[in-house]
Amino acid sequence: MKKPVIGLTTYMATETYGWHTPELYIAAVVRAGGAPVLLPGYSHDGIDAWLEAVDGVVLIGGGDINPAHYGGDAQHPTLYGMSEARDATELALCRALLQHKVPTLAICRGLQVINTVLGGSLHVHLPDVVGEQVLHRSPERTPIPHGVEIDAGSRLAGLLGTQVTTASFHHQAIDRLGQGMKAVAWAPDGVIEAVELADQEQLVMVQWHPEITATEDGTQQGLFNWLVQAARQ
Ligand SMILES: [Mn+2]
Repeated sequence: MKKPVIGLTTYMATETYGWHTPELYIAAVVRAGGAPVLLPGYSHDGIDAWLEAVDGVVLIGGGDINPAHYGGDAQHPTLYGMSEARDATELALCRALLQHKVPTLAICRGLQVINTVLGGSLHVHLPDVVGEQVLHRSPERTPIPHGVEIDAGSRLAGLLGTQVTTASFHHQAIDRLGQGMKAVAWAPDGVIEAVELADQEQLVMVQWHPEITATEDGTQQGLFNWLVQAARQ
């Protein structure tokens, strides 16, 4: 049986090394039985052709979306890693994924791009809003664990249960929910950690980083397994 082709978004490492995807995401897709291909954030000209070529998509994390796309403070001093090309590519890609209902796992920035496409907004820097009782990234800007409580009535709870430990690595999160978005998981400080759309059952969106712990944590690997299974159908 042919392996499902899973497209993964990318970010610019350096001009020399170009568009890449960290190995943790790729390894999790391979363990799940998918065949990974990378989708450069260079241009949104070929989205239709991409959708013909892939059976599913992982929207990976990375730098911040330019807050101009959701009416936020585009001068905030903590903004980092912004890319006009990547924003344009991923905003167009996400519109197409929603329209064609392509099986998709949206991680961290991926969730944020979909929320932006649907007219939602982000907290530009979480500590400004919720303080630092719960850390969502370490002071050294590395991942840090925190618990997440998942709504028992959600599709996500069907995949993960209602309590999970997550690898958190973000300084932004959803403020205003996009059209039709429902919050289904929260950190102990109330930050939204996952959302769902009622009419998009093939779409899972989490604010944390399942790829970081998926090697040891079968629950988090389960999200990638779910994606490849959905992509098979
Ligand atoms: Mn978090």
